[in-house]
Amino acid sequence: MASKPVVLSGIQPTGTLHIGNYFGAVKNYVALQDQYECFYSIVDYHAITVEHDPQELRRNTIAMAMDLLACGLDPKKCVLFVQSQVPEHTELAWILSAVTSYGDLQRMTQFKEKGEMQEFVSCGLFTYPVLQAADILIYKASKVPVGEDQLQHIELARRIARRFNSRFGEMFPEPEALLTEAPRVMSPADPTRKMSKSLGPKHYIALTEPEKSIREKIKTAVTDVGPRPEGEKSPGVANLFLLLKLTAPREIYEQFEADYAKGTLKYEPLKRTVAEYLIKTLEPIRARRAQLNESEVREILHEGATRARAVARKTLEEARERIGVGKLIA
Ligand code: AQP
Repeated sequence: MASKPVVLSGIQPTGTLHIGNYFGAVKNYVALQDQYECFYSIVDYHAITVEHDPQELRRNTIAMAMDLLACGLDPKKCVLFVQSQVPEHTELAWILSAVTSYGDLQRMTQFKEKGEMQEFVSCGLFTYPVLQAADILIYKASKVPVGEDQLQHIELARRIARRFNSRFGEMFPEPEALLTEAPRVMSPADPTRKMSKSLGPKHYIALTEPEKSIREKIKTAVTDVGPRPEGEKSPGVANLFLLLKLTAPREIYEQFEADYAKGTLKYEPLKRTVAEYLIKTLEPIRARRAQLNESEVREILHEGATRARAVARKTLEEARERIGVGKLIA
């Protein structure tokens, strides 16, 4: 029997999960577990490419595992692990850096954006997409569930795989990005920018955010940003409609769309309804999160790393052989 296609995705332990991460990527992680062989990695080595606090990173790594399990990842159906526990990723990244174009890395918009926010721009931030390619290719993954902001990195991973294959023989599949129906959730405070933690707390809604704060952020969400072409929603209104579509029953969503089309839409009831259904959607996640036990989560991660490592080791051995740095003694 043919084995199932492999899925890999990584998420940085840089703090709490927000609804952009959830609707843009993690919801897909959960859905894919039933059909594919899934590897989900908490990518702590990516998180050290900008200034960080070691204690906080340690705490955030476990907290991220808890958030993901609360969202519905099931360790019986997927492999959940911490990237640094599978050091083969970093060795493969070095090998892949030899088939990565410097010019390609210079074109990465995330590097430019994140680099501008840093006082000290690390070399790791620049080569980050090579490690990301290794994260994917070490499992020979063909599908990568991500948000839209990651498409350029996935395209680069495809180019890296292609260059390796053409120089050393077919070995890696070219991975394909999988998007959800919400590939880019915007910031409520500035809907022209993607929801993101690094912009500050006004710009994201955490999965575990208190109800009062969710209501406040939705209530104060920016709606009008000057004149728009006829029939086109402003980015803030479009974002509220997206959240409504993701969380509310279809007839409620359609009613608001109809009001918008007639020109009778009022923002106050729209915002109130969005907040209501968002809170309802997050409620079971919050409840599962509260049930989780930290030492069980550590066990799950340990077990996950053991399973991931068995696969990663084989791929790394094969790559070493192909490039001519194999065993010295047969
Ligand atoms: N706003 C978003 N809409 C849809 N998807 C999103 N993702 C991130 N933001 C949005 C997707 O979530 C996954 C995990 O992303 P990450 O680990 O790279 O987290 P992040 O991008 O670091 O999250 P933040 O909040 O945006 O952090 P900062 O501000 O530190 O960069 C990815 O699949 C990503 O596409």
